[in-house]
Amino acid sequence: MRIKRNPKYDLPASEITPRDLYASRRRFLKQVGAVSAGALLAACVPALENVAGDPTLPPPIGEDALTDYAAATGYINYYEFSFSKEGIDELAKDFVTKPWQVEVGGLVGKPQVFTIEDILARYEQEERIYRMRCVEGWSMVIPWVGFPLSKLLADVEPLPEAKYVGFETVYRPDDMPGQKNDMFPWPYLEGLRLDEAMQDLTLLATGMYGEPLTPQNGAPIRLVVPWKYAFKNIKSIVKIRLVADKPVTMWNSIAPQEYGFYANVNPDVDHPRWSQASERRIGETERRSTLLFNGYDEVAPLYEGMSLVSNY
Ligand SMILES: Nc1nc2c(c(=O)[nH]1)N[C@H]1C(S)=C(S)[C@@H](COP(=O)(O)O)O[C@H]1N2
Ligand SMILES: [Mo]
Repeated sequence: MRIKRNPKYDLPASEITPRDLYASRRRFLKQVGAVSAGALLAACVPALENVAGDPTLPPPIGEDALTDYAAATGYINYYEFSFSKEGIDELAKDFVTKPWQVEVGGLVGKPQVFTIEDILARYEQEERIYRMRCVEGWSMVIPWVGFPLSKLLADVEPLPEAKYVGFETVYRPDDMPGQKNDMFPWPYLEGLRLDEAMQDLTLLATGMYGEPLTPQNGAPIRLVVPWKYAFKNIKSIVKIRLVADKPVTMWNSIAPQEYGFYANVNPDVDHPRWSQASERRIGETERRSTLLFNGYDEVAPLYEGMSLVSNY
């Protein structure tokens, strides 16, 4: 197995890319399996030379600079641990993510239980640099490592009746203090329409910045759907179920008027308590305009003929 670089999904990297990115990539590659030095160099060097300022390569555009590693692993939403964004790295540092299983079932021909090792061995891990927009009005740019969810779904053979996919986070209240707060209907649940789940942008991520996911970022496996508000990016998944009807999702069940099932990033549909027209990119001072579908226009056909206002 190797991490593949897919130029189609590379946002321009920048000067603020962590300096140890190349070293950390090597470490992760070693962990997930052997890779030849040649493949590694071919996969990783151009962007890093660019970061280092090689004059023969185009300069970084800077528009979508990678978020600083410390911010991406330190400024966190993970309510199972805490409602505060800071200090979750510390609270989660001993959270055990090995052994880990993901049960995939429901309306499928071949239900399967995957260990995380099965997943890493079976699905080629690739790097994709995506924008991430939180419904609260801030955003980041993260180099994920993962693979398209569509590959795993194809392997379990969805039945024709399957129309949606539901996801569930692990439930371990003794290890996740936030799950003792019964104001929330734990476990955290999320869902997608099957065609959204099959869209090539939709990833199951196992790493970021070339390293395995940290516990606070959703180790060992989490969802990434870059055109939706990031609460859809459910962390530490243990169950994936294909179903006929729209699944119950946690934020939607708590506050349906604030957090829709679709949750597509849309500057024209405000949250009832704040505008969604602009966002604060972590690491920048000026706010920037929010883009429809977070700039991922290729997903527009999924919503043709559908109101994005009533289906918020
Ligand atoms: N299980 C679970 N998944 C979750 C959350 C959570 O609280 N619990 N928070 C969501 C929200 S609101 C955001 S913005 C992203 C944050 O991901 P990050 O902390 O890795 O940046 O995770 C999402 N996934
Ligand atoms: Mo969020």
